[in-house]
Amino acid sequence: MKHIGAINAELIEEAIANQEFLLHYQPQSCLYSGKIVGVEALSRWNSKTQGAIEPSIFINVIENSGIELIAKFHEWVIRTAFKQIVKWREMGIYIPIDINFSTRYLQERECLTLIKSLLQEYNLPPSCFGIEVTESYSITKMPDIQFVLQSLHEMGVKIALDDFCTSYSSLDYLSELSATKIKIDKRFIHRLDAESTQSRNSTGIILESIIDMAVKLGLEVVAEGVETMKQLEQVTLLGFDAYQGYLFSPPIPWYLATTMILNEMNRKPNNFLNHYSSSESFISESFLKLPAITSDICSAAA
Ligand code: G
Ligand code: MN
Repeated sequence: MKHIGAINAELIEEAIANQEFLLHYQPQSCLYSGKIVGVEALSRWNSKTQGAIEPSIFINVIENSGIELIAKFHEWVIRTAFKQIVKWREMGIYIPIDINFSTRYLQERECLTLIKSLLQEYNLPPSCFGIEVTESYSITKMPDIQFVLQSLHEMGVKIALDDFCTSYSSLDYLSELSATKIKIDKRFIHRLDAESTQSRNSTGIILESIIDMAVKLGLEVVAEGVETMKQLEQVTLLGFDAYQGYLFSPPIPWYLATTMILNEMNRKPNNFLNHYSSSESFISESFLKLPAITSDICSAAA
């Protein structure tokens, strides 16, 4: 992915209006059933003038541009994910989409109003999606985001703590943040490559105790960034509930995610063109320009 001209708030606003952003979906696979149990929505920007722009770059600009743009971008992400959920429901697919939220946005009560009104507009139940909040930022902003998180939780929205194990990693914060799911950070998962079958190394021991506590607390534990068979073997042995990562699938455009899900349901992916809106190009440019997956590191969405 390249980065030529200056990326600023104005350019991003224009890009939202010009439909240059799109969501890709990364499936999560259940380690008991082998089935896809959820997808994480990740935003991508295919700029008309600059090509594909790395998410970490535009997310950073959005985060530092003030609440107006943060809110506008979140609205675009939620709306796009909700439209996808509607499309999938029409096809008999009931897989929740997890959306990354910025802690800054969760400090705004308007965030709740928007979610409620969009659920109503698309006639969707709150359980159709989940939100992911980054562990480190959410803990420093805890008092400010607690109200929104608790209200979302009471509505039935699932809350996940993302990038777990990179900072405080205290399970005590989970209840304060109304989280019911933890996603163990990829950097931690990658260390499992060095794990030996005879004895656990420190990463294995830490994960073992986190999972033990998580199970007792009734939390779901997801492994992020699983890239090798060795990591998959270890997360299975450690008792993770689900995993996501390049080994299973990179983040992919909606129609590829749909094909994967339908295939798993033993249904032919032959009839979903009706669900396709004419404003979208089928083989989207972003697909043609999908980055080599290895260059797509740490580029979290908002
Ligand atoms: O912080 P968060 O978990 O939301 O980050 C998601 C980012 O991680 C996305 O940009 C996604 O493309 C990337 N990603 C997804 N799977 C893998 C993987 O297996 N390995 C690595 N290195 N990155 C991944
Ligand atoms: Mn995430």
